[in-house]
Amino acid sequence: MSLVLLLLPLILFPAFGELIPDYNDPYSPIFTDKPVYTWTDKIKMTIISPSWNTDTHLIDSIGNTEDHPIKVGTSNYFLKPYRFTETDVNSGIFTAEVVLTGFSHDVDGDGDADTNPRTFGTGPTSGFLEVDRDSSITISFEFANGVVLTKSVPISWNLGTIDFLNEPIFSDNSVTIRVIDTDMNLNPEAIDHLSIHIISDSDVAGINVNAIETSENSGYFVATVSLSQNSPSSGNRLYVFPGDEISAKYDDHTLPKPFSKSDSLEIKTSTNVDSSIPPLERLNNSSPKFSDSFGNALESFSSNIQMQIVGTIKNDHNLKQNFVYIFQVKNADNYVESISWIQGELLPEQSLDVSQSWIPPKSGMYEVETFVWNSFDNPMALSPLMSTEITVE
Ligand SMILES: [Ca+2]
Ligand SMILES: [Ca+2]
Ligand SMILES: [Ca+2]
Ligand SMILES: [Ca+2]
Repeated sequence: MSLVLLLLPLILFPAFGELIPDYNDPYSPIFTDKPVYTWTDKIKMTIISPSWNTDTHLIDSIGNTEDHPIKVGTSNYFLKPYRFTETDVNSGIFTAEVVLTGFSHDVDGDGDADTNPRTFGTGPTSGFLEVDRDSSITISFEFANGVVLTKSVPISWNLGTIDFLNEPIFSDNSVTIRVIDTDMNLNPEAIDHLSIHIISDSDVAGINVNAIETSENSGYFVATVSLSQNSPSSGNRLYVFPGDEISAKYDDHTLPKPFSKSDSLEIKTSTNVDSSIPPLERLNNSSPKFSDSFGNALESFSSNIQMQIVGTIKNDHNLKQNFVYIFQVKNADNYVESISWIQGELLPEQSLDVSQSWIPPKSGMYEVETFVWNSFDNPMALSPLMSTEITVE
């Protein structure tokens, strides 16, 4: 009797044509399509097992028997037996998919859970499996009696990122904002979305826009916002002015360790809005004129007598423009005798005279230069430099 029991496995064993793995040379024929998964990913699994290609003219299946089951699961939930099917009639390669369904969690802070955790399915596709944030998925296959191969892959949440895709950004154009957070790919078989908040210096309340996943399973979300300096913010339009800083924010409620599951973090990016008018054409700066203290034009200049340097700037555009108007006088040795400036703002189509007094210290040749910048903080010339030579008697 005992002899029969001993012989039976030995007789049956070769019939399957199975290979015993060499444990000194670890053989791991179970593969996953990613090294780490997020909580709502789709897992694509592959098992290379030529010995289970029982019929070279048919698609074989493995894992769906009680004798040699495949189990896909975490420490709390599992699918067993789960069927893998051969990729071709004679490949010996078996594949299956499982969609992770996460756990009950509010991903956007509105108080309602946004996931639908569930565990069911028998393979090779359409299996659903609940997972926790920092768990792992183990795939095990009893490919020969008492010989179980396993593969484990971790699950974790990811820190989202946000960026503007089309810099530089012009005030009469649009801006595309992208959030990458694979944790928000809540359904790997459908387009998901998330909310982005965008503000400008001219509209600090800003607008909320809906960012749409770029494909069913990308975890990349984009929103396009049109910018306008003439119309107030509404819908997907944001009120901005050239020179404004605009900021886009996304609240990530799916944060990796060491954050807790209930933490959220504002992910933010900022950039400046520029004008589409070339910088040197933003203001028109005329050649300086010279006058006495009463405003009468001067034909000649004398040392130690105060004179006025008068510049004219004009804003030809339909945008207000901050400016710093700089006067600089250099002597024949190229030494700066005088420098001064006036800061202000020009309204659309406005023209302005700016003047500065100067007393020539002695006779000689001088060069009077005027130039216009937008600011001292972030200097950029708004018009070409104007230069005039004068002779002081
Ligand atoms: Ca086959
Ligand atoms: Ca929610
Ligand atoms: Ca999706
Ligand atoms: Ca996240």
